[in-house]
Amino acid sequence: MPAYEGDFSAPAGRFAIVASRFNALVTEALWTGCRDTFVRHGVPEDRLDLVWVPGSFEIPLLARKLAESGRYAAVICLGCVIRGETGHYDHVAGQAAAGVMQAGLATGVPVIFGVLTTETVEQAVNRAGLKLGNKGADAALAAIEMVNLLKRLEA
Ligand code: INI
Repeated sequence: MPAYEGDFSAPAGRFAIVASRFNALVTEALWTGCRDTFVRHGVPEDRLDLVWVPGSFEIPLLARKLAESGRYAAVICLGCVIRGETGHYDHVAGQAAAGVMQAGLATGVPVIFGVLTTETVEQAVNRAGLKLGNKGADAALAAIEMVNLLKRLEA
């Protein structure tokens, strides 16, 4: 039985990154991890377009517009929603996740969910370059893998 998977070789094309300014201390670290991972995998910074939005709730609209544009191999969404900081955590986190998934399904372009959803600031920081890696870096890898997987399936 044939098995298909995407590798981590540098894909052609441009990548859009939508990042939320809310909790910027964390999301800037996610962007740094994302950018460095692209560069170390052979996608130079001049093939990355970064778009800042106010909060994670605004990510899906931009993600969809960028994916629809036909200009990008994939769109990467970076945000940070911390339960301790908000009573409407469930709405922001849930709608961000649902909207990001919708953007991918509606356009056929990989739209990657690099939005941290945590209980505490410490959990968020640990996933943005401290004890538990960098979710922005993971998101870049997921984008590369998905682009290469789709290309392989289409071949
Ligand atoms: N946006 C976030 O990205 N993270 C949060 O933790 C957050 N909190 O705490 O409320 C947050 N709120 C803003 C929201 O994303 C929108 O920008 C705002 O509601 C305007 O639509």
